[in-house]
Order: sequence, then structure tokens, then C-alpha cells
Amino acid sequence: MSEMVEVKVPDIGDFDDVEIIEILVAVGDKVAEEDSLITVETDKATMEIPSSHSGTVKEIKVKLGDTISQGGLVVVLESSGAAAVKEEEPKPASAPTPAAKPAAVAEAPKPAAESDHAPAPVPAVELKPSPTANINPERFKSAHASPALRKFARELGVDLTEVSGTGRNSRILKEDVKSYVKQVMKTGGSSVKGGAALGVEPMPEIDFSKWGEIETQPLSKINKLTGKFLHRNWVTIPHVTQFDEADITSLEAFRKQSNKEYEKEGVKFTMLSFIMKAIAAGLKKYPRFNSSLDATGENLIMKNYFHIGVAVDTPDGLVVPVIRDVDKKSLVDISIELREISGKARDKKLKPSDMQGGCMSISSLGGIGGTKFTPIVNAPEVAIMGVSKAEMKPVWNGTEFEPKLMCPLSLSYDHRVIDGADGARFITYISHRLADARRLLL
Ligand code: CAO
Repeated sequence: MSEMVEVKVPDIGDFDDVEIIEILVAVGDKVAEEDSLITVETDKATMEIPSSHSGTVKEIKVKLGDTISQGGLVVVLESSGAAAVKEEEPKPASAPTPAAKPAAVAEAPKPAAESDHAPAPVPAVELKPSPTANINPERFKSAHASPALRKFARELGVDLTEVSGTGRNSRILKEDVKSYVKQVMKTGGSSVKGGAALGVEPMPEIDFSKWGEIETQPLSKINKLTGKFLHRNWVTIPHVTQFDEADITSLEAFRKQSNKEYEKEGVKFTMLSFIMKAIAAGLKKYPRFNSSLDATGENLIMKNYFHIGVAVDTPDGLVVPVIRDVDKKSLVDISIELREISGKARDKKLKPSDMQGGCMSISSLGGIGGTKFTPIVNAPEVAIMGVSKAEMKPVWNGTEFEPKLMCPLSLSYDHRVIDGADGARFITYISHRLADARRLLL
């Protein structure tokens, strides 16, 4: 005979009113005794509340964001046994895991025996050898994820340190692990860390202090995130970089003249605004540059909007805010927006939505120096334009050398989507447009 069982929060130590950050079951799910039902988060740790009983979830009595304390009702289960609703003695919660702080600074939970707030915690799941080589167990343990999620990841052989979390405080969710696995399957495992799937030796751990004094500096959150995306894009996209030099002599004269005219209005044009306008026109003329591969990798999504990302160098690392509808905006509007958005980036005021939806990106190092570089495509975009510092050069006009201000351009593109000939056409088109400032107004 079936029986209704109320499952409540067990003794979780000194924590009261802890926030529910994950509900791990749905109505109709079958759960076994000890299966995790919800995850709660204190300011120092997360812990999972296990089921005291096996059965089918009939009602969930909490919702995300609720706070709960010991004795709080979590779910009602239909189990086998007596007919009446029965109050189960709650089982202790699982050992807390570091969470609310970034992995690098998270306080490790006390071992069960020392813990002053979890009387008899369920021991953490033992780390079994994983199908994925080179997982560093210490780093795996420090990933911002619940014990159940770690177990799930271990079963799949996923190195959680390679997965970007989309939950609160970048917490890794089940969906993130699933998307990671899908991505690895699609790319033939090429995004697996350490080069294991590429058939190359993993990087050894090196003690640099053997050769002199050292200092360890943790990477910023932006560095870590950008690093993961750049690594993925570098190993999964077959890159080609095409170089050219645009004659911007007349454009530079026009820019300087315009800057004088607009000085009183506080508008300053940099070369970048002109390049953005030229690229928007290039995307219209060569629509394949304004596409993305869909999730299957078998279709192109063609876009009828022209949003351009601009790599901005900030003290915490590289970010790429997006300026929308560049084709419809005037050079004045683009210049103003560029200044505002790069200021926002440096003041850490960008919202995630400010960095989404770009069609193609520009990485301009023209204000700094260097002759050429090979930018990495900012997937799901299929091309990126690198801009280096313009210099006066002697250029042969057929009868004599003329001094010209030449701006180096480096177009990297995804060779799965763009052929070399189109790459050359695109960059030539941009160069021609920049060579004649009037064309930018067309
Ligand atoms: N050639 C010569 N001079 C250039 C130039 C070029 N291609 N591009 C810019 N300049 C000049 C500007 O005209 C300006 O000089 P004036 O003050 O005399 O007019 C000066 O360099 C500084 O420009 P800026 O860098 O402040 O402005 P910008 O609009 O060119 O660039 C931004 C804005 C946000 C892109 C830039 O500040 C930046 O962060 N660049 C770094 C991007 C980066 O890190 N990319 C690498 C990514 S890894 O792939």
C-alpha cells in the first residue's frame, strides 16, 4: 500500500533561513533514499538536502529563492507503507561544498569529524577514476557545483574546471554539463582539456620556484572566462588570417578635420568608428561574413542585422561590448557610443546583454602599436578584423613613390564558413572603402 511521506530539512547545524538555490527534483520523479532534493546556500557553502525516503515526488513545497531552516517541509513523497501522511525523521544534509565564493578563495569545508554545524554529514562521494584523463582532483573539487552535479560530471568523465557555469555566482548547473558534453561530441573531443583528445602530452605541473623567487597571482574572473572561450575558439575553429594595408591618408585628413568641427560638441572620431562603418557595409555585401553555424554545424544562420563587437582592453582583462545597428547609425552616433561603451567596460558596468548578439568583432591595437597580429574569431561569429597602427610609407603609384598613411588590417575567419577567395574579397572591399572616405557615406 502506498503512503505519503513529508520530507523535511534535517539538522543542518547553525544555519537558519538558508536560501534554496536549486530544486533537483520535479513532481513525478522517482527518488531513492539519500537522493538530493534541493540545494541550499549559506554565505560560505552550499549543501544538498537528501531525501529521507524513497518514492515518487507528489508535491514540492518550496520554490527557488525561498529560505528554509531545520524542520522545513521540502517535498511530499508517495512511498510504500501505511496509508496516512507520515512525518519522516529527517536525515542529515550532505557535507557542504565551497560555493558562494570563487574557487580560488573559497573556504574549504571542514571534514565531517571537525564540522561544527553538520552533526553527521553524509561523506562526500569518493573520487573515482574518471574516463577523462588529466582531471586535477583538487581543482575538480574546487569547481562551483553541488555534490550531485560533481557525481554526474564524474560519471560522464567531464572535468568541471572546463565547464562555464550559468547559475548564480557562475555556479555550474546540470544543463551546463550537458551543453559541454554536446560541444565535446560535436568537436570530436577537441575541447577536452590538456590536449588529451588532441593526442598531445598534457602540460606538466612545474615548480618554478626551483629556479628563483616567484609570486603566484590568481587570474581575474574575466581572464579565466575569456581564456576558456579563446581556447575553445582556437582549437575548434580552423582559422585563416588574411592581411592587407588600407591607404587611410585622405580618411585621416577627413577625421582630423571632422574632429576640429565637432570639438565643441565633445565628439571625437577615432579610426575605429570609420572601420566599423566600413565593416557594416562589408557584411551587407558579403552576407556569409554575417552568419553563424547552427548547433548542428550543418546550417548557416544568416543575420539581417549589423551589430559589431569591439574588443576593449580593461585592467581586469579583455571584454567585447557590442554596438548595435552600425549600418543605421551616423559616424557621430557611433563615436559617442564607442566612447560610452568602452568607458562602461573599463568601469565594469557592462551588462551581459551589452556583450551579446555581435555579428563580427574588431580588435584594434592601433592606438598601442605593433605591425600585424592574428586575432582569434569570437564564436559564434565567423570573422574578426584586427587593426594595427597606421604608419606613413612610400607607396609606388606607377611612376613614383608617394607618402601614404597605411593602416594594417588582419582578417581572421572560420574556414569552414568562408573560403580564402571570399576572405581576400572582403578585406579588399574594406581597404577600398577606407581609402576613399566618401565611400563610407554611401
Ligand atoms: N593607427 C594609428 N593610430 C590609431 C589607430 C590606428 N589604427 N587607431 C587608433 N589610433 C589613435 C587614435 O586616433 C588616438 O589618437 P589621437 O588621440 O591622437 O586621435 C589614439 O590612437 C588612441 O586611440 P584609442 O585606442 O583610445 O581609441 P580607439 O577608438 O582607436 O580604440 C578601444 C578604442 C576601446 C578599442 C581601445 O581603447 C582598446 O581598448 N584597444 C585594445 C583592444 C584590445 O585589447 N584588443 C586585443 C584583443 S586580443 O585579440
